[in-house]
Amino acid sequence: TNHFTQEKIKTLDKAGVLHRTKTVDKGKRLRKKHWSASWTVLEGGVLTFFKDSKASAAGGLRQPYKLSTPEYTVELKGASLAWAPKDKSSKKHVLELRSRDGSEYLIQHDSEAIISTWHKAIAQAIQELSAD
Ligand code: I3S
Repeated sequence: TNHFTQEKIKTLDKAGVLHRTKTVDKGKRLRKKHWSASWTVLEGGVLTFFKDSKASAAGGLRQPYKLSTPEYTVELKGASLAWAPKDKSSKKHVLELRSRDGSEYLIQHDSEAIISTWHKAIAQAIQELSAD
């Protein structure tokens, strides 16, 4: 790891509310999708989906979000990200994230601009981590 990369991935890259659902848990496909709006934080090579979007969103980008309960924590090292194929969801602008442990998540926002910035930020984090 070079110092520059370490410094870069330490910073909070991005936070906001996204729709997400887990579809595969460590290789096991889940029977049902449960979409929910979730406060989502990309920081230090980890993507964290919190349980309650309202409570955690109230904390903004500062300390308090760390006090709320993460529902899913996704290590981005070795993960892959792509636009989800149409058969994965009828929703528009859906990203599919696969973690190295074989879990899969769908991530969605109605705004193409917003989902595109998440796409770039997550893809960049994955790429930076692959250099380690
Ligand atoms: O893969 P599916 O079954 O089309 O996913 C839909 C279901 O999870 C559905 O829940 P109910 O079966 O309780 O209605 C959700 O409401 C839908 O949003 C899911 O489909 P989309 O295409 O929105 O991912």
